Amino acid sequence: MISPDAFIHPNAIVEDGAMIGPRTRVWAFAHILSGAVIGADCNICDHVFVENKVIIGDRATIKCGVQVWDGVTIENDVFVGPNVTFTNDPFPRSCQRLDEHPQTIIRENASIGANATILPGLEIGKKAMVGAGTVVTRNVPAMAMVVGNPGRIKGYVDARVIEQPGPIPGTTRRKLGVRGVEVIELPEIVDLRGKLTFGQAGEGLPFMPKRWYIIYGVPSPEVRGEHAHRHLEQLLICVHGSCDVIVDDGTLREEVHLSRPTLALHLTEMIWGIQYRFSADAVLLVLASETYDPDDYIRSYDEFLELVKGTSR
Ligand code: T46
Repeated sequence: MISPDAFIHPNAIVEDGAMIGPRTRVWAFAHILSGAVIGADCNICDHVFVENKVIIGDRATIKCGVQVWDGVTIENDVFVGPNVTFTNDPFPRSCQRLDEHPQTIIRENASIGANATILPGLEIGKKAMVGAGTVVTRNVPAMAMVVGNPGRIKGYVDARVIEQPGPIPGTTRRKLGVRGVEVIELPEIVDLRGKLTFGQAGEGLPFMPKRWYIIYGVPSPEVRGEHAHRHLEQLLICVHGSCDVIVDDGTLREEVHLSRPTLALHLTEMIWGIQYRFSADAVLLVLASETYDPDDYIRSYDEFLELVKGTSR
């Protein structure tokens, strides 16, 4: 059913049965097939083709020349730039149709830049930003910025970069805006034999570790973490090379560059953490307050947001 409040350009084709929500505008030469469901306040621009098994939420913008094939779901407030190409068959052959198509889902508030190509069956997370011309070959986590071919994560939207003042004498602890996260400057003892840094209880070691692990040999485009811990506290020290860490308490996101062994990042429980931009020589030492427990991990960002909702700062 077409809402009486929708605008359908006289040169658009909306086939019987298609659902078009109130105030949605469908512009010239767009073609919407009968099974498609399109919400309210959308803008479906010229030359857009929408197949049957397609759901488009509210307030989505689909710019000119986009084809939205069977199996694609576009949630509320998504921007799809001009000539973005969706795909729904990983091995297409002429005259051979799939019975079931891989499901592609573009989560709320995500944006896809002009001319990007989205391979079949992928999820683009909430608020993610796909750069113009990117070829997306893997799922994109919430808020990630992805560019290139193949698409790689280059950053995260809304992450405030924390500037480090450089080595400071003695041990100092500096709280960040993200709840429960602090940067600890460790002492550096320099003599003719080289350098030494340390932490001890009460000074540079905020908890008694029961475990350590080391992350190294990370290929530079790769991203690690993308999870939170229910109870675990951790201290991250990049003892060689460098990497960037995103910390997120569900309200605020900050990014810390770890590039020397005299800088430690202390994460308490319920902080979403991401580690990326590893240099080829990066060695990340992590001290953990508990032994390894897979049940302590929260791996869904939506679940994390639900759990921290209403947490006081
Ligand atoms: C974190 C970031 C900074 C173990 O068996 N024991 C361990 O102590 C750890 C840490 C991992 N593992 C196994 C579990 C997985 O099969 O090692 C594999 C890779 O672990 P994961 O995918 O969790 O790695 P990262 O880099 O994504 O995350 C790790 C820590 O797990 C996590 O707690 O905060 O580093």
